[in-house]
Amino acid sequence: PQPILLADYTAFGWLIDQVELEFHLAPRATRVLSKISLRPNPDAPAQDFFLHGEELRLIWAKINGERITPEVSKTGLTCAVPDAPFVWEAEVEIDPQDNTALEGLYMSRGMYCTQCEAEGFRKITFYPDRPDVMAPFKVRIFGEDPVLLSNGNPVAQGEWHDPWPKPAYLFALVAGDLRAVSSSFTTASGKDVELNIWVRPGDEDRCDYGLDALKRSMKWDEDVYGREYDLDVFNIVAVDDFNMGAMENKGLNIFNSKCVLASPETATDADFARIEAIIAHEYFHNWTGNRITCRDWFQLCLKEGLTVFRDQQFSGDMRSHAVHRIQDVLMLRGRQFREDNGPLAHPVRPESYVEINNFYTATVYEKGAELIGMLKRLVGDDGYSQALDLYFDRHDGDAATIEDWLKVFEDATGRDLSQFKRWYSQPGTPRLHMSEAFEDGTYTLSFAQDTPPTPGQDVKDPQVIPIAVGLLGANGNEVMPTTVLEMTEAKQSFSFRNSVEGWVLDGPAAAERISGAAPEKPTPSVLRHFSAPVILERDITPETLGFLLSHDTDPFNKWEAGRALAKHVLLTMITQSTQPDALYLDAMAQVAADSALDPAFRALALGLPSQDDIAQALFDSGQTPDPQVIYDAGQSLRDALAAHLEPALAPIYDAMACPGPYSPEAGDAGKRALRHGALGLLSRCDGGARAEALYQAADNMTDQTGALTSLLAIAKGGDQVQAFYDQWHGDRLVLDKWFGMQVSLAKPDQAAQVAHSLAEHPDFDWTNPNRFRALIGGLAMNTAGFHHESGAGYQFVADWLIRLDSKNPQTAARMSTAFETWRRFDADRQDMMREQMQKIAAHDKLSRDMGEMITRMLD
Ligand code: HT7
Ligand code: ZN
Repeated sequence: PQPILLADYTAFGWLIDQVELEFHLAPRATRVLSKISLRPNPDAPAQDFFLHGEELRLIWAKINGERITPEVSKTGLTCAVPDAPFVWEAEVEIDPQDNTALEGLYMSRGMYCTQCEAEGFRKITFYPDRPDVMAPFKVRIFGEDPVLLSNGNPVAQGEWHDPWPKPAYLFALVAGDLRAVSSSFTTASGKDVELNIWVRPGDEDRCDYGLDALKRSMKWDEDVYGREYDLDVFNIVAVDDFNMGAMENKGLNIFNSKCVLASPETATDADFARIEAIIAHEYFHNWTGNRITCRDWFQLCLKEGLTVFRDQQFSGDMRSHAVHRIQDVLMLRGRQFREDNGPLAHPVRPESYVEINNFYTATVYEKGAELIGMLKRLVGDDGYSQALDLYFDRHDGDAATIEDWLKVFEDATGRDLSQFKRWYSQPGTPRLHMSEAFEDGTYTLSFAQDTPPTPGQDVKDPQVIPIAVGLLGANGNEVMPTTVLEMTEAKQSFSFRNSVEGWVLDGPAAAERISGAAPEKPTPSVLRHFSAPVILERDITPETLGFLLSHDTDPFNKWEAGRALAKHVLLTMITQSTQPDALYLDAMAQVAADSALDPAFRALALGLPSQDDIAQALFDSGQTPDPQVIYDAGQSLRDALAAHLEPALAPIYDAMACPGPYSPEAGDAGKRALRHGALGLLSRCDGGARAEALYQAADNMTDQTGALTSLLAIAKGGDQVQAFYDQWHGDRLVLDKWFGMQVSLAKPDQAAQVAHSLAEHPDFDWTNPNRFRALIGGLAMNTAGFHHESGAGYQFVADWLIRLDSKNPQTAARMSTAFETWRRFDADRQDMMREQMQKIAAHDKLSRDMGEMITRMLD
């Protein structure tokens, strides 16, 4: 298939004043009538009239009331149209029951629902299905279900008017036997908004947290961004079969049940936190995505990067900024760095695609969010607020571009952002090499930036890198607070001197130098708060890392020092077959026992780098990672940590118990995180006795899965696995956990076998994306199991991807990224993975989605 190019953008030749849709629902034969008022777009080049349409049976079409016979192809239709305003009408028939791709109108366990982003609306009716065509919609739904929902405000049963012009990708319809859990919100200007979460009967007791998160999101967007909600009602629907997390359709958000339904008994702390973030994310899209949308899909980061940044700010405000920043960076490194350093690397704003669904990536979302964070750091908080106000004023109702976005920052702050724009077009993770010098009382930090070649782009120009730096004195006190250095050159040095105000960045404005005794060399804390999405390379001793772990005032860098130390220890164990370093073990004992630190922070500090992280680090240093060796080193280090920390662990485990009823709020969740971290280590000493007791006593899902995880990690827990199934086999969301835990925690040599037998289980409904991800994704996440030398993991995943690809290409293609790191490994593993990818590419129903992914990975 021909790629679509950013450079080829042209505006649609017509503007749409109104869309009227009528749905006559039937599972195998839904009729959709459309009436669209169009007029020539004076700003568009001359073109043939083309409407997208796929898998539609055209019954009839009319222009200005006259029957016509358009030319229909697999992708759409063309016909002659008047050179004046006209009305297009059509009736089509579609088959929601047969729609297993879950794009367009489909059925999920008897319920009708839609997913139109990115290009699903063309499977509902003929339409210019592109985000720059915005129009108000009126919808009438006829069907037997008691609940008939669409976008906008309700007008009558099954009738909805959405006054806000929107692109077709934000259209939604839901029909089913649903129950609402309701509340209301009064906006800052006094407007009452009805809030509903619609669920299947029986799920009503899992909506309270989502509703509360929604109200907090609405308030936060008013307080922090000055954005109010703009309809009379905000509906959320929980759907069991869904390709992603959730969708921000105007006034009718549709959620994967997993991302909205929660009760203490069925959802973990992590689930609650994720639900809060996703509810916020989809709600925030109302302004950043819906009121201001994207001109074309190349601009996806315009709405996604910004909305992720906003949901990260929100979660930080609701919980802990430090803990959230660490978690966001863990995610960025785990998913985006992996992508940016492999065959699927692409710019935050891609320049070509074959299938746009393949570009809803960590790069567009997470790196996109990092770019907003860097912009904010560069222009300051006030500059950021002014730029955002200008963005909303200037572009409300627009389908905008990254150029528009950067221009509001330039106009609001007077800065030239032309160099910053490279972040949007240059893929790859910059390496930031740092060295230090200390001479005549002047301390100098020198940096060199270098971004490795990425597919199709060998040479990179220097980018603007905000480097947040603080300096610590020998006694551990901070002698220079965080200062943002702006690196713009390939190589650049920054000098600091000791002044009457302490250490300051040298320059004309710097305070006067202190005369007298020469100062001591300070210790730098660099890239505080992870101020740029780069890999920092520097020579640093374990002792200095230990010093930073003890003294750094920046919580991110404090954690980062511990993480770097752990990485150093693991790499040394792997490459030099050494025993775990005592310095690291002592440092961890101190952190674990430091009750002045937030328990959630301590839990994160005790965690080890992922096996994937270590594999990438080995590969970067020119070595071939062996997944089994990495796994074994992790196990030894955990054993050593458990033995070294044992005296402290039981008191921590006891002290972190949360008395009283379960609460998902951050304080208790942090205590449980530390408690379960301690339990994981303790189980290595007590053979799982405490974990068994916790499992027995657990009255919430966090404790239940925490205990079971600790047992599975030491290859125990058979009885608990059975008990878990007996208790939860009727609950789809909880049963996903049961599948996922067993396979992701299986020993490397057993993982594929465990996955095989679970795939035979009667509850393995592979057509449900959540269940498929739990099992097949669970194996892919079990790094050493997936990469086991037998190749059984590769084969299992490939076989299932082939099977899924013919039913649900979007989810299958996303999961093919299990193979994206294939070039890191030894020749045997590379051969086996290549063979499996070639097998996928050769299957007889290969989708465009999967075809593009495999081509990019193999190229
Ligand atoms: N904007 C949405 C992205 C999306 C999606 C969601 C569900 C199913 C298929 C989808 N394709 C694209 C979700 C978001 O970023 O908020
Ligand atoms: Zn989004």
